[in-house]
Amino acid sequence: MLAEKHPPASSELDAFEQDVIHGLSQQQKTLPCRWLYDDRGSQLFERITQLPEYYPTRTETAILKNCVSDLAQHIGPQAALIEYGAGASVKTQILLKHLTHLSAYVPIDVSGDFLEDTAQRLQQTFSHLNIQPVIADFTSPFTLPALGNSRSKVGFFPGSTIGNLSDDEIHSFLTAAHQHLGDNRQFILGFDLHKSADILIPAYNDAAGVTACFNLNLLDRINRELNANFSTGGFKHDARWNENESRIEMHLVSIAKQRITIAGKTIEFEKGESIHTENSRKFCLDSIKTLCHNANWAMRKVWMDSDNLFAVALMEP
Ligand code: AVI
Repeated sequence: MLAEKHPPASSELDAFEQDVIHGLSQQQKTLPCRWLYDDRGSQLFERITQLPEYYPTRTETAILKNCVSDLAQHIGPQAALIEYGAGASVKTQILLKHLTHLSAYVPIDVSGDFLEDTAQRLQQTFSHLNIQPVIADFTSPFTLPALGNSRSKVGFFPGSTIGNLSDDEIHSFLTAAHQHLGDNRQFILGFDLHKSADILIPAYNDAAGVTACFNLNLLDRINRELNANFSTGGFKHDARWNENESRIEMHLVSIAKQRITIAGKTIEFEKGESIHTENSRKFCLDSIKTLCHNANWAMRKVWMDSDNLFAVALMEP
């Protein structure tokens, strides 16, 4: 059960350098959120999911536990479950345990070591399943392994990672999923719902400072990989609620006027100027339905928690 490797078109390091230099040369300095997830970033994100203020993970887990027997009625026999951005696959275990007619599980993730460990652990528990990990960035083109006797494919995209994508990225991703999943396709999508800033801000700026470390780790990564001289003490984490765009924005704010060298180039920061590092969109049912509909997916069923914090939807063509 060796993971299938899909090397990036150009080297990761070149892509990282290009994104950093391009992003930090914009009027509003910005960095794509995918670079938050090096090994340390992935570990910090796992800690975030366990924080008392970060409601999405535990709420989605509870919804999945409650809806899984209902969900099972809608999934045909010998289906393959394809998980986009699998990470530690914690929530997946609820599906693997209760969707008893699954024939295969394909976790897809960029982090190869993490993925291999997870796949091996799951294979021990679910020995009847054909587990085929794929190392790939699911937002770029990749091919799935042949899945022998699977009769249909069910995409799984939990955690509201969809909220970290732009409208265009969501459209491309949901459209590409048609090709991966084939004609007999279904899709289980987890997404975060619009709510009060009083709940959202602490969820993205926790008292223990784990989210701040997660955000600031990006500067450490740039120092390490691109030979830069950021002092992480020179920036502070900020989580902002943008009501117009219905999203939480993470920023790194420069606490002083300063000049940074990255890969031989100089970038100037004014005091108070920020680097925008992530968007985390919060949807209402209509906005997500429209995005899905535009990519030829219809929502068949939606499950939510009693406080309407989070939702899990089953989508079909
Ligand atoms: C991975 N993603 C869904 C998380 C979110 O809530 O948008 C990333 C995150 N950023 C800060 N805290 C969590």
